[in-house]
Amino acid sequence: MELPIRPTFWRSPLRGPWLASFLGSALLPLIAICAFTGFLSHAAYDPDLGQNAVTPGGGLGVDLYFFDWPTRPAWLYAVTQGLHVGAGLAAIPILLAKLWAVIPKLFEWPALRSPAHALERLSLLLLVGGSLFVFFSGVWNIQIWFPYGFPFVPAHYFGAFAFLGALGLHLVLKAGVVLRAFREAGVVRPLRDDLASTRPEPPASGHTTRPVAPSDPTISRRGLIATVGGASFALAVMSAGQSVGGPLRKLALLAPHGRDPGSGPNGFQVNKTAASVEVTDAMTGPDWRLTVRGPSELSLSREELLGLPQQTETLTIACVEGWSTTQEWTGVRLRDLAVMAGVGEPGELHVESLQGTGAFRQATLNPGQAADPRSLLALRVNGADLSLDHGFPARIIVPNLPGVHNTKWVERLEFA
Ligand SMILES: Nc1nc2c(c(=O)[nH]1)N[C@H]1C(S)=C(S)[C@@H](COP(=O)(O)O)O[C@H]1N2
Ligand SMILES: [Mo]
Repeated sequence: MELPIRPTFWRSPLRGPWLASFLGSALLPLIAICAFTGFLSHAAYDPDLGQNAVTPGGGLGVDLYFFDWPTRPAWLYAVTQGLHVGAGLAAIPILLAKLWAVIPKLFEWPALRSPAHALERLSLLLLVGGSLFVFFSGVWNIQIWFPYGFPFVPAHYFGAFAFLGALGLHLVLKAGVVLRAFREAGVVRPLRDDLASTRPEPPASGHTTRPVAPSDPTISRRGLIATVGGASFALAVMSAGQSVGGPLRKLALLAPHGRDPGSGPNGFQVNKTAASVEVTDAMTGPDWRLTVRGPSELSLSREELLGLPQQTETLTIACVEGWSTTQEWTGVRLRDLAVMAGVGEPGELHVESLQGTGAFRQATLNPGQAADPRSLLALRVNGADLSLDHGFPARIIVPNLPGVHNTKWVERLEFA
């Protein structure tokens, strides 16, 4: 039996520096979008505030942002996070094709030829492992499936640093190969060949991806690229459906967890149901009271809250998982509650849910978020009382806030 460490084992005539360069170049813009929007999302969590930190100490100790996450434009996080998840999903078929194109490299033998060769191989291990880890941990997360025993956010965050570092080194090492492949074969010229005229790439010294004993082609290069591109495009459309909504939402097969949110005023996406975090009707019944703390402390029933001036705003919930939904919310301005608690200009606002178990039971808003006149403690949505799943008796709704910080089943507000 032939072993994969023998160069004659790998026979596809499609493999070679051009194919690797073309797929790698297609992948780069998608990775750039994921990286940029990923670090923006980290900033949007405002990890410096209260218990918001998703990684111990905020990040790597050095957080890559220097600003408070704004409340304008209200749709910004829906767009950046929709792009993050969409570009990440679209990258997966291209990533797999790229790995297929260079797989003979993984089986190079002898495995370590020189210190430089050893270093290159170590960086490839980080690159391949890192890329597979960040992309697939992202997919598992949007499926709310956690097969591994560590928390997703720090793992995805630190994994991204390892992956991007290895990628930077890879780009430096491979820039020459890419330029030469495109100069010699043309950037898109190999896509003109049909199956009959598909030939192996010309031999290039030092390249282990081009087969030494190529077999006959069974698909043309453009056939391969069209298949991979088609899969990538289909994933992008499916993921766009969960942000754009309307009939497109039906296409979002990978996303809103296949759950039907029902119809009526409360008929929109639910992330965590009340039942899943053990919030019951009894906990949110007539005995429920909201505590508001500032220089003075208040305790308010839902009736009393409904008796205060009500404000209606059309605002978006944008989940880190990429889906978003825009609804019409009615409730009391956080700013008005601050004044009632004796706070002039709101500083940070710490919010706690009555939810006893699970994550996301508290969040801290920055001063701009607490002071924005559109920021609400919502009591109603689309003209009806909030349903229990959407946070009855009261929930936070703040423009451009990551969905996860829009705390449901609020029982305590503390103005700093
Ligand atoms: N108390 C509490 N609030 C919460 C959550 C939660 O699990 N518990 N989930 C958050 C997340 S991740 C999102 S995206 C939004 C979703 O709001 P919705 O279920 O009303 O659509 O609620 C947020 N508020
Ligand atoms: Mo979320």
